[in-house]
Amino acid sequence: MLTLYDYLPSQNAWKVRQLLQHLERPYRTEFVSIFEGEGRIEAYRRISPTGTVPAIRRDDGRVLAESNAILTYLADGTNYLPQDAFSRAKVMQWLSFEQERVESQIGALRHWTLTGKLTRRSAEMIEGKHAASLKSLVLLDAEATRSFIAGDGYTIADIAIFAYGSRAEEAGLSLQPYPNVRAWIARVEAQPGFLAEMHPYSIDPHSVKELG
Ligand SMILES: N[C@@H](CCC(=O)N[C@@H](CS)C(=O)NCC(=O)O)C(=O)O
Repeated sequence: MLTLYDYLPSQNAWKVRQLLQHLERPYRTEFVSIFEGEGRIEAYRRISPTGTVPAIRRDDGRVLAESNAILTYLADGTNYLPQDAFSRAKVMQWLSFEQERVESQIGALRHWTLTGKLTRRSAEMIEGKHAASLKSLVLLDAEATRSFIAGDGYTIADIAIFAYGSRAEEAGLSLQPYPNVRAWIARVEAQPGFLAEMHPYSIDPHSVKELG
């Protein structure tokens, strides 16, 4: 059975949990306490070179890290990832957008906000993340006039962007100015098998620590 290396408050890991739920694919979980340094131990680095979650292990022992790589692998041959080369590349386009402009901007600001780290960051750093996050939301709002991010169908691009995009308000970024983003969020939430369960950082007393 597939193993998911997980940390419950991780929205990167939520992406994988969400897809596995859509696919109704059974899996077992191994928790990695990232703020206690479990991601840094050598044995885990052999699974995830950057020490991050999520990662997966197949029955044959092969391992894979990076949320969007995992989504791409698991979605292959399903409706969540188109087969034709162009549509597939469109999904990849939005997965790249997600990593550069959603996860590392909105996601990072949300992490700092929810774990009390804003006070340990310079005003310049916070302002940089804030400005980049707003730019991403403006871009998303212009794109979210379609049914789904990569086209007419719901794909792993929606799952990936939803993970942190839908949580922007937890980073202090109001979604009120972005009606198309809000309507897209509602369309994603209406998908059969939507995984509403997300976990706050507050369940982990160690999340106030800096990542090593
Ligand atoms: N680009 C990676 C980012 C993964 C990531 O940063 N995961 C966080 C949890 S949301 C983590 O494990 N952080 C631990 C660390 O950076 O050491 C992905 O999409 O999987």
